[in-house]
Amino acid sequence: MSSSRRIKNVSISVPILYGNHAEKLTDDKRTAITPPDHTHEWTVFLKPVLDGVDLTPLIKRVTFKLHETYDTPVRSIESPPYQVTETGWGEFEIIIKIHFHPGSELGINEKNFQIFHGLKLHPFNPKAPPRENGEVHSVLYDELIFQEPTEATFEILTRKPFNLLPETIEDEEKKDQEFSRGDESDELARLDVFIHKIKQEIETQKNKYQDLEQEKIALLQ
Ligand code: SLL
Repeated sequence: MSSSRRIKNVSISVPILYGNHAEKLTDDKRTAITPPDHTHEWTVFLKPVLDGVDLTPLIKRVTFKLHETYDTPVRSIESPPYQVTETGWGEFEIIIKIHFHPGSELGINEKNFQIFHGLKLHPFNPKAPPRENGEVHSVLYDELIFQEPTEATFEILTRKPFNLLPETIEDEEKKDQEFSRGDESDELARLDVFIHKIKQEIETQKNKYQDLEQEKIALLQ
């Protein structure tokens, strides 16, 4: 079986978080090269929601496209953590793009994954209590949906059980999702019956073979 073959009717979702943290640039954080008009230090990032999820076999690099006021605005990060830390004075839109290794793209027609993140330096949620240092966190949730993944991608994404449905669904609202589990146990019961039949058949054939062997020996004598 070729591992670049795509698995029909299967999609795998990988929850991710992206966004930025920022805080006011205090004097002790300034260095000799910090431009005096810079007021904040910030970090823009993208990561899987769950710790321990390793996407490096799938992701070649993540690029963060900053405002043109920055030197080399396109920052390319080849390995985790996928993040860029900078200082600055203004808010702007950052384009975060995931470039996949060949064969591990999200789908036949979806090569890369791109999101726009509005960098936040100033408190934007009036309900959030103001933080020390003018700290701001703007973090959003999204999902990478791998459609009809290749067998190789499927194998990587299911190495750990994090992408599988939970064994039992506790949430009453989601109880309707358990029907597929019922089907699954019926299926297993059916398989047990066939496994038993096959074992019996093997036993029968083994006995026949032994009888034939005996016959052969008798004829050769
Ligand atoms: C604004 N439209 O006027 C935005 C532009 C640009 C942000 C924000 C410093 C870059 C540098 C910086 O913070 N640029 O000095 O390297 O608000």
